[in-house]
Amino acid sequence: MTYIAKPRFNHPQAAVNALGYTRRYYEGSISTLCAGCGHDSISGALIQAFFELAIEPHRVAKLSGIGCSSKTPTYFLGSSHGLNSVHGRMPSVLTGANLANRELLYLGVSGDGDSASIGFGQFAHALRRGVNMLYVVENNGVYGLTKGQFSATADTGSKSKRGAVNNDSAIDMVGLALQLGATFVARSFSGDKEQLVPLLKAAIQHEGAAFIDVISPCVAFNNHAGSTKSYDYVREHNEAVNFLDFIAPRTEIVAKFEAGTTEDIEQHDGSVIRLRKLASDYDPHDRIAAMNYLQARAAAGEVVTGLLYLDREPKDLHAHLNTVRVPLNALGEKELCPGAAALDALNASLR
Ligand SMILES: Cc1ncc(C[n+]2csc(CCOP(=O)(O)OP(=O)(O)O)c2C)c(N)n1
Ligand code: SF4
Ligand SMILES: [Mg+2]
Repeated sequence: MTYIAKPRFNHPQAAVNALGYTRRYYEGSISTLCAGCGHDSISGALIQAFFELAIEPHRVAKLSGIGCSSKTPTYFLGSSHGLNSVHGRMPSVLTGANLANRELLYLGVSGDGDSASIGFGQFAHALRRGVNMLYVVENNGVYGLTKGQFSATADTGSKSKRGAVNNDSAIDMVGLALQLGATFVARSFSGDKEQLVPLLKAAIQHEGAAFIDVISPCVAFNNHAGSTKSYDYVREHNEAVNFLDFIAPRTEIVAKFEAGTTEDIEQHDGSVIRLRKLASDYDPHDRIAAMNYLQARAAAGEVVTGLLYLDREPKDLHAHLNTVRVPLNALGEKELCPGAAALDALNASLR
């Protein structure tokens, strides 16, 4: 369906941003994801964030790995630079692009399988090096694209669609991001755009390694008997689902919270995510306190969301390496090849 062009018609009174662009200008191709997939909501939130920030799409480079989540850059910012790389390798491709040209805004989109399994090392090194980027993990606890195997973020004791129990320990992406030195760390939920859009906007504008773990339900493989959103239940109540099979036209999970409260949200498989909004006295500038808080709340079965940590004076990889400001493709032959004397001097300095 990505080959189907979206209608170009714009309502004459559609809102425009500071650049005079409508929201449509920030959209991409028509999504091929399952109806109701949380990943589509995240795409919508990213569109909203870039629209509201009035960023020229050609200033953005979107990179991803492999997975349903990694497909999503096709569905937003259709005029931006983009590369759908290899499974788990988005971080190193993004790092290389960033080193070659620091003038673009880098957006890495990945999945829990892409980043917490095959790309685990890549994820870790991009964050510890302080690559200036927004790294979004669309976290559904399964390998959606390969039909719903447990991913490494699946909680101990959680059940697969077929009722198998996951006995492995879960990898907590935000806990790792904090430990690895990311300078902006947040967690959100795809059904809560009111929370997610401002977090995305802040992270896009952050000049360092920004990481957001977005809990994003998989409607196709996060179901089980007894859920009011399971296949069986919907088949009994909705003919259209029989026709569409597993791409059931479900609505997004929408959640609203008061600051400092918790709320249980039933996922499509009937399991419950307990979300906790940050209390108003939470200090997002204390990395160690944030790590302790997250661990304690996780042990109590809660998923903490919001801005978890912010370094107000971040340094990025270019600052660490003292690189040139000019994009490499704008350097002349003289700078790129300074001659034998410069090479001799460099070699001598390393002896
Ligand atoms: C090297 C390699 N190994 C395995 C695969 C098969 N594969 C494709 S996507 C995927 C997992 C995707 O899971 P996730 O990143 O969580 O994305 P989701 O589909 O859940 O959004 C796997 C194992 C692959 N494409 N390449
Ligand atoms: S399989 Fe799951 S993750 Fe993939 S598009 Fe469908 S609902 Fe989304
Ligand atoms: Mg996944």
